[in-house]
Amino acid sequence: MCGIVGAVAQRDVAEILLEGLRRLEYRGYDSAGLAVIQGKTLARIRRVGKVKNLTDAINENPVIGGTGIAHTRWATHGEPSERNAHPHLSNENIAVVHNGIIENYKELKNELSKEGYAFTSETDTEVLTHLIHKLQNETKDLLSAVQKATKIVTGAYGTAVIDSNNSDQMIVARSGSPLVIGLGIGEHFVASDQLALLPVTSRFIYLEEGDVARLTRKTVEIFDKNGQPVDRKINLVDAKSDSADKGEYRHYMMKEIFEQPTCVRQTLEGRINTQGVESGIFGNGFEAITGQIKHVTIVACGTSYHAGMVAKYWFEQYAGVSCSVEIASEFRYRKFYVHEGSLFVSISQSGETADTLAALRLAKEQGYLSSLTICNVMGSSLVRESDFNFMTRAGTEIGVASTKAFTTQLVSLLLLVLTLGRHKGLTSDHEKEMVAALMQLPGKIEQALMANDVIETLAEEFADKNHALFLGRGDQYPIAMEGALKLKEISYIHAEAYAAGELKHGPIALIDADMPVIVVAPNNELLEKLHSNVEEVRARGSILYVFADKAAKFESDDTQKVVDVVATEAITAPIVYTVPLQLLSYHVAVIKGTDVDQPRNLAKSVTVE
Ligand code: HGA
Repeated sequence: MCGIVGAVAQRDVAEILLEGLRRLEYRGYDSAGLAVIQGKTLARIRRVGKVKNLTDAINENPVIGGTGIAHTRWATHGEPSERNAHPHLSNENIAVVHNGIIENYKELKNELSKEGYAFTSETDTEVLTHLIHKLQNETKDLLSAVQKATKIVTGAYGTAVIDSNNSDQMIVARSGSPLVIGLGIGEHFVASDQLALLPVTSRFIYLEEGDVARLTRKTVEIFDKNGQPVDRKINLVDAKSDSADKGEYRHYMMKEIFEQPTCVRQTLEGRINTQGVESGIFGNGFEAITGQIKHVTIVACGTSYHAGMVAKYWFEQYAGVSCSVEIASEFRYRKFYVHEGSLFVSISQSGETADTLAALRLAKEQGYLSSLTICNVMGSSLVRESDFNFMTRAGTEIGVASTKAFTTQLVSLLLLVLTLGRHKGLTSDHEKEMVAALMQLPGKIEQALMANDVIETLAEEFADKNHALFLGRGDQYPIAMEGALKLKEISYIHAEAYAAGELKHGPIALIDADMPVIVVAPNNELLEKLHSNVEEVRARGSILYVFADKAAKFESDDTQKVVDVVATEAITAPIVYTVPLQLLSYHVAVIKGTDVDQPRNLAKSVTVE
């Protein structure tokens, strides 16, 4: 969503800030801005649209100075426009960038207006800006002003504040929205994601909830939520995680689809052997509680939710453990029942998904046996706040539409299924078969990717369609849902997924020649049932696109196009069948000319509720 970058340095920082924003571009945003202390005044430039527009404006009017903050905005309060873009200013000397939502902004705005503050935007952020200005007048110290402001505002914030009357410092604060400090030599930085700062440092401090910090060129002082000075760990980040480069590919999404064999290998590395799953992979002490786990509650959003839905089938079928899966924004606002011996599992690519994080915090108060997160970003909030964590190791995912994060989440969940299954009667022979299938998985994905050219041609038939239906059965039903979500996200074609058996209970009424139907049809025990569902659709004049392995015996003709998918073990089939559906969405989007990596209205890491 929004991105923050800030710097206090000896050198001019505008280029560092712009590069940081470019690196955060993939998250999706609507406007961008930057403020640098130039001499004794603030030079602020803001533009609607891409970082490129801001860069062009700064090239025309260069800003000079070593202390500055920058922002990409994904509007929550007020339309995307120049006057609503950050940084916001108060009294021409305080500049603020902010991620999150100030929930009590209306009351604060009324009070500040009465005190004479004039508002030039509709944002909640401008309220925070004036509040900090007012408190600085009272306390005569920017750090104390920000600390006091954090006690007054409710909601979520990651924020960076500078004052042109004191160009030597920057104050930053986080609560509910991530912020990381980058340590340099004689210069310090801040960002909402370390990716923004990898060109300038590899040493990072992840701020904790409620932390406020003062950064100068030489010092970093951090204070916890009670205002006490604290030391936070310095983390060294491998430069390899710097993958903000498309390489030979036209889009990050395509690069990431093709990275999946490597990513899955990385996810499995050191975690399985020929006999089964290695012990200890979910963290010290996890195996001591696995015997007590009687139920798994999975909470996630979007694509991660679909991964959880696949896992539900797996937990109950292979591990003999009951499992419930819920969308985080629903779970957190209802009265839920905590099953005895229930493990709370959260899934999130970024580890910062606001609703999932809130659900974890709630769960921790409600008597769950323990919490585990499956996540792709080390040091993220979910990782830090869960009892156990399991890293998917997909590498930085830049494309807004999740691909490699999803397949590696599925692999991670399978390892969890096998680990729990051992205590519930999964035989060692069965476990051996499963890990053998997992070992073959990267190769199977490579084979699935070979259908790329065929799918590219097929995609042309979708370009003029307004709707599509995806069908699957069993653990392929959530894969159909994920396929439909991908198509919606990047090609803007309305797509829905149904469990194939559900078709005649309503959606079949939609079917006609303009409604393509996509079917995921591996050769499994549900195949005969699926064949019948396919015939029902054919009889109503739809064009079918069937993704199936040869043994499933679907044949292409005028009304049915069959795409061969490599034959695979039942356990890994949902992962393999994901790949052609990703390719289909990608090619349809390219043909339609949409912004594949940054589709409209979407953001990568959903850090607002
Ligand atoms: N509420 C602020 C910031 C929004 C945000 O964090 N989006 O991800 C605004 O609307 O400007």
